[in-house]
Amino acid sequence: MSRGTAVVTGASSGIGAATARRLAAEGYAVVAAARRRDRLDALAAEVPGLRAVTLDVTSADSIAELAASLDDIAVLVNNAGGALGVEPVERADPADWQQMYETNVLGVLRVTQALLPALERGSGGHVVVTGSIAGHLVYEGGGGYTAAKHAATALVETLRLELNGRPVRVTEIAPGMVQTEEFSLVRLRGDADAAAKVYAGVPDPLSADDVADCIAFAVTRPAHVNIDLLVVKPLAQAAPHKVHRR
Ligand code: 8X3
Repeated sequence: MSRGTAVVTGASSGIGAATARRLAAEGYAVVAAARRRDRLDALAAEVPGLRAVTLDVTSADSIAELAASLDDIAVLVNNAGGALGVEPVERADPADWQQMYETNVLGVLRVTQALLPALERGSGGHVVVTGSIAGHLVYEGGGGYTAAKHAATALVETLRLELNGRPVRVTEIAPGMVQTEEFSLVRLRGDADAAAKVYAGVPDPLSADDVADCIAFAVTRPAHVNIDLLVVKPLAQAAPHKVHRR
């Protein structure tokens, strides 16, 4: 059974790639979108029926090209984003904050605006945003990322209010510690040792598949059921800064 088309941004690795695989397994025709074409092609070779589309969520032209290639779609997973740096507010580089706002907030805004007509064309659509516990809490060294993710949460909450009465569901999935190939590596500017320390001794951080599972749950509920917010953390993490380590 085809459930319709699902577009996943940031699909070249981590939560995005896991979500693309999982939604394909759930019966969606998946459009996997990201900047890195080689990775998308590898994903397309592995997942039957998956369509790879090169997308830069900071470029209106790139997004317009994606929108023009779509008829009606059932699901949009705004997953592209990430963290950059762990400096305290006192020493943070505004350029890093700007980049995080561009991808985590304005990227969601641009892609959602462009694809809303396609989400409404069929029998109803679903906008999912990969948020974070950083959209609901703050912690030292997380200023730029928590500010961006709080803004993404505000966008999601506002969008749900504004779309009330129209057939589009709006969901935020807010994960805590997820061990992926790239999230901490990018945040720590390529320092592999520092990135490994983030997860050191933590019995079982979440995997990208765990988050994809939450996204699949939210989108496969009946059309009248809207999961507003799903916060998910590993058992070992009670709060961003309260993590049990062996
Ligand atoms: C990632 C979760 O705890 O690093 O979105 O902010 S955290």
